[in-house]
Amino acid sequence: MKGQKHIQSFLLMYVATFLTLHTSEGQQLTEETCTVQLLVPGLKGEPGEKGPKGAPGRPGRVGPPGEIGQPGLKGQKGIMGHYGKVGPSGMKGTKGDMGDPGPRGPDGEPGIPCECSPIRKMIGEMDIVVAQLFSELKFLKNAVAGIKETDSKVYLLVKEEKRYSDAERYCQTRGGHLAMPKDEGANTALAGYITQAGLSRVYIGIHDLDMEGIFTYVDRSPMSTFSKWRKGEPNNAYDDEDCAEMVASGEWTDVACHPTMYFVCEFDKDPI
Ligand SMILES: [Ca+2]
Ligand SMILES: [Ca+2]
Repeated sequence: MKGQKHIQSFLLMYVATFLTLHTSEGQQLTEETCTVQLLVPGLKGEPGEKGPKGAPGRPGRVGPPGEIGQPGLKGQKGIMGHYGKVGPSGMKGTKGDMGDPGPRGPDGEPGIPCECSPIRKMIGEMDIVVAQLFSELKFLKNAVAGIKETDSKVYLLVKEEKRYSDAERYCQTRGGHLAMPKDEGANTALAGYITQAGLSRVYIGIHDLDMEGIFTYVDRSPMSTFSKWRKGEPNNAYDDEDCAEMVASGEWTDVACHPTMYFVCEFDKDPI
């Protein structure tokens, strides 16, 4: 049916075109009429016999989900499952209330009365001893660092600047005196000591504090035959030179007693 309608439409359109052309061109209309046939559909025929059964069609689309059914009957209780893993520790709880005080204990033994004053005194004395030990330790360090000795004496160069009297006291405290060179050998040993230490002068144990112009050793022993005064010394300059120093060359000079300078102590080798 569809193809037949199509053919009819085609023919009608063809005839219409032909008539339009030959209305404007009269001579050609006659010639062309002989070659064109007009086809007109006939009457509708009788319906044919029923055909055989066709092949099964393609499956249709999936329909929409159905409505939720009624709940089923409850099943029987299952057996117990395995234990689960141990869970994390819980938070610490709040502190509980304080308990009631316990009964009073028995009285203790009487204590010893405090004697604080003697203890304080003892501590003070210990502090003094510690200070003395510290000083001795320093002295020993100096001694180990550089001590000189002759056959009969031990000399110690003390690199602490002190006045003459303080220097002599320092030596006496340790069982000696400021150095008293009484012969050429001792004087040379001392001079070498001073030079080796890179010093230019030190106090030695010679003075005229007791009588101006009369020099003695600090142990009050008199100066006999040996002396090593530098030329022009002692000169008691400014009337204020009652002590003595040794310079690096080994010569002596009388100087004032109050300036501070290094000094040399001497100790007998076998005092006992
Ligand atoms: Ca003098
Ligand atoms: Ca002088």
